[in-house]
Amino acid sequence: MVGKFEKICMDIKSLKIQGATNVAKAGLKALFIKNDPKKIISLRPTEPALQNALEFASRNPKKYVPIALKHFEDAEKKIAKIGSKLIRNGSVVFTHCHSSSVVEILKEAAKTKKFTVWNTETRPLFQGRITAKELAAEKIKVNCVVDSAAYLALKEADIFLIGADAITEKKIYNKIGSNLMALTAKQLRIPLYVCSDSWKFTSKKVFVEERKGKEIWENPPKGVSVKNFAFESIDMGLVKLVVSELGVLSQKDFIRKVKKVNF
Ligand code: RUB
Repeated sequence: MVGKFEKICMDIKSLKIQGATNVAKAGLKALFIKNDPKKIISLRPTEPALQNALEFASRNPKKYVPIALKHFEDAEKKIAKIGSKLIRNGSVVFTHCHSSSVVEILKEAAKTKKFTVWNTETRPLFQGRITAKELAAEKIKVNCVVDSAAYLALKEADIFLIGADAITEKKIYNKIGSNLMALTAKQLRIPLYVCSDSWKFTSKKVFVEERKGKEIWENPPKGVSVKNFAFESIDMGLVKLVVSELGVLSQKDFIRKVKKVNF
């Protein structure tokens, strides 16, 4: 029988649990069962929220895991409240992949406003469908498109919200396709807001996860090598503002504040 710790590890590795915040929360629960931060962190290498949370809590999991979980819970609520102010009645929002931070913002905004969302299905594992499903469940109008239709969908939008896996001094890291879409949004003059818990900040080098080619093409013909880049970085210059529990801030102010508060 698979133990509780192994089950959480398997669910993180297989992406049954996905999204930086959900992964960090699940990682903390695993740490509470077994204090093996190295193993848990290795499951998703592009995740500073997981690394920061586990570094913080592994000193004494029984004491610090509940504190870290409470941080994520409180931050999520704050981000939803602050971020929802960016959405106007009649807004058309574009988003990519599945970010719990973005979904919570949209759910909060939907309490008082009517707007439409365009989202990508997000190949190869279709996390965008999770976004579409969650929004539809809240009766938010959502149009789901293939990733390569991002230009056309962005042309409909007046605001682009995206989550983050990692934030460094100069870059944001998020699901593959994010930079392509950020560049397109820049060209179309659609403001891009990165919605993220501040614990995703890291001053360490971010290891960008590459996943198995089989997720894209199960049995490719001989001679075809399938590359599965899972994440990419976006230059801060393409980002209008960062929406975190610390406020809606310029990149500079975000970094200044996050260093003062957390690190
Ligand atoms: C998910 C992804 C999300 C961020 C932020 O990738 O790129 O945009 O993790 O999510 P994957 P959140 O599905 O490979 O984990 O806002 O929930 O932290």
